[in-house]
This record gives sequence, C-alpha cells and structure tokens, in this order.
Amino acid sequence: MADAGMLRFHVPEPEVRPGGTPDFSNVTIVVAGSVPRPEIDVDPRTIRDMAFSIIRVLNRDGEAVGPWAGLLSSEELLEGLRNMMTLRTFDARMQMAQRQGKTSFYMQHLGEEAVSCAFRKALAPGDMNFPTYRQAGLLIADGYPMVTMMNQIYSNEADPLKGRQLPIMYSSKEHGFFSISGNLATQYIQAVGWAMASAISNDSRIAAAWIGDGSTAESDFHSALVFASTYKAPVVLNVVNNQWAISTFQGIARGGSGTFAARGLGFGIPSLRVDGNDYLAVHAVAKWAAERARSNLGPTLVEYVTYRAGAHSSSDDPSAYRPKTESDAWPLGDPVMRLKNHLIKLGVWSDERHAQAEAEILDTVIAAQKEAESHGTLHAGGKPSTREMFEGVFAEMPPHLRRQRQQAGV
Ligand SMILES: Cc1ncc(C[n+]2csc(CCOP(=O)(O)OP(=O)(O)O)c2C)c(N)n1
Ligand SMILES: [Mg+2]
Repeated sequence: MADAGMLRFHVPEPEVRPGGTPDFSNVTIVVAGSVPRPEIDVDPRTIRDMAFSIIRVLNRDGEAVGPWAGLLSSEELLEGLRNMMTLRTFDARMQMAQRQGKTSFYMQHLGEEAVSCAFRKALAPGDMNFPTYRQAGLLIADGYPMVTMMNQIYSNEADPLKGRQLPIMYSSKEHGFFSISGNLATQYIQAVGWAMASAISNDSRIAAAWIGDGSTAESDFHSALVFASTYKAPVVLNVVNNQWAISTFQGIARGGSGTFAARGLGFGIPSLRVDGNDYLAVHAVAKWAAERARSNLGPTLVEYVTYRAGAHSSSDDPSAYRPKTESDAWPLGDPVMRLKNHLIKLGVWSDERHAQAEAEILDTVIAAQKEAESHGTLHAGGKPSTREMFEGVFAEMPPHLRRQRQQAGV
C-alpha cells in the first residue's frame, strides 16, 4: 500500500535498443512436431493452450516431423520454394527500382515469404483474401503475372489500376485478392462481412482476413471478431506477428494478452499459433482453418510468428530503433533456407540446383522488369491518361467532375 494515491501507468519497452545485444529469450520455441493436431470440429475450450504454443513441422535437422507433417508432395514443396525465392528476388529488384527513382515507394516481405506463399496453397479457387501490403506472395503463388505487378509499381500506361493506388496496393478479383486499402484493419471487418455474404447466398467460397501485430490495436479487429464469433462466419482470421509495427515493438499492441492468438479466446474462437517461417507448418495450419470454415464450423484465428527482416518500407530506417543484427538472432531462422534444407534432406534438391534456380529466377524477374519498363516508369515513358482519372468511379459522371474534365481539356 506504500503507493496509495500515486497512480502510474505502464509503457512496455522492447528488450533491446540500437547498440544493444539482440535478445529473443522472451520468445519460447517449442520442439518441432510436439503440438497435437486436433480434429477440425474440436471443442474450442479444449485447445485453449494452443494459443500459447507454436505449431512447428521442420526441425533443426531439416526433417518434417509430427502430426502436422505429410500434407505436401515433393513437387508441391519445390513449387513453394520457387515461389518464395521469386517473391524475394522480385522484392530485391523493386526495392532497387525505388532507389533508382523508378517508383515512389516499395514494401518488402523479407523473412516473411512463407506466410503468404504457403497460405495461398491452402485455399480453393474463388476464395477471397483481404490482404495488407505484406502479402504479395498470395499473388505470386497463384501465378498472377509479375509484369502486371510491376506496371502498377511504376504507375505506367499499363498499370491495371491506372495510377490511382499506391504502387504496391494490388487488386485482382480473379486471383482472390481484394483491393488493398492503406487503412489497416479494415480488411478484418470486410473479410468477415464477405464471408457472411457468401454464406447468406449459399455459396461455398470462404474468406481470409489479414492483419499485422500492430494493427490488431485497431477497433476494427475487435469488431470483426465479435461478428465472426457470433455468426460463425466462414473466415480464416490471420494475424502476422512480425515483431514490429514500423518502429513500435509488438508488446505495445499485444498488451497483457500474452500472445496475439490469445485475443481470440475471449470470443470462443479456436486460436492457433504457428511458426511463420516454416512453409509446411503454415500450409498445414491454414488448411486446417480453411477446412473448418468450409465445413460451417466457423472462424479460426491464426497467429504467424515471424520476423520482419527488412525495413518497414522504402521510407524506413530500422537501425534507428532496433539492433542491426537482430534479424540474425531471430530463433525461427529463414523460411527459404529452412525449406531448401528440407528438400536437400529429402534428396530432391541440392546447393547446385538452388544456385541454378536463383539465377533462373533472377533472369525471369529481370525479363518481366524490362517488359514493364517498356511501358514506362514513374518519371519516364508512358503514363495513364489524365482522362482516365475521371473515369471508372461513378456509374454516371457527376456534373462537377464533367466540368473539371472539360477544364483539363481531356
Ligand atoms: C488505420 C491506420 N493507422 C495507421 C496507419 C499507418 N501505418 C502504416 S503501416 C503501420 C504499421 C503496421 O504494423 P503491423 O500491423 O504490425 O504490420 P506490418 O507492417 O508489420 O506488416 C502503420 C501504423 C495506417 N496505414 N492505417
Ligand atoms: Mg508487424
């Protein structure tokens, strides 16, 4: 009682700051293969501890172990590796293009490639993602043309969104990729609403909501969980915990809940945590959650434990707020290297083949980049016409816009 009358509040602090030694001793890593795989119709009350564990398949020796292993063939795993390598190479080239002034802005996925690439493979055609800017792997893994993505990044004459969106905010109905909105957490309520609409119209398509650790602090996240829980919407609720929200560490948005997955427990939603750098674990958990949604068992909340190894965006400098070597100390490793080692262990891959694949992928990405640049970049070549700025928004153009278009002489 010594403090009676003196109120305080608490501001969580990251373990270390720039110049310090990285410390992830607060991240408890369970042994691969040790978390059980319940039936999809499990009573959520009996699996509450899964919100505090981590489902892992790949062990330190590159073997796939435990009840969540065995869902993917070697061919599917090789395709997964290629998709992750493609996303990484695409990112590196586009980050460079931003530095060269060919686009205004870019956001990388470095270290988080497994999350979106493996998740895509657990969905069926027609399912709809409501992604953030950190899930371009959903498009790459679904075969969306890289050159179309680049056209948008360059805001050139072939930009499918005609220069109206931020460079990396893609949109493709055909590839189940709802237009990205920069307003974070809106994706959650939209996904739950879309899933409910799908059920109301007796459809079979499910939705997937996406959010980062930091954005779970937004009220949209919590409202979405109320609707998903009450109406048992056919939706997978994804939280990508990459440890950082620009310069804010995950402890701020997580608060006292222990984990982000634990946020689902108060809503009675089955909530799992998974090793986000383990392609096999991400895919297996996504498949489990998608099957639940498709079987009218309702929502599942999945927290992907990963690390944002790159900067937040091309406008960010992480050395201002975290040790430079922090990503090397991340205990769950690198998703590309882990899948590569597994495939070598299976005898279907080698260091030589990996190096050859890297070179081939780089050639493919550069060829796509050349093609996109032939349509223009931010400051050179073709641009969307000024006329298009006025079109495609209203079914019938209102008089004030018609006047402005006439004034612009287009
Ligand atoms: C509603 C809203 N608030 C603030 C921002 C500005 N903002 C852009 S990215 C970002 C950090 C988000 O972090 P997190 O949710 O962890 O996602 P990550 O970037 O790590 O993938 C913020 C605050 C925004 N875009 N939308
Ligand atoms: Mg984050």
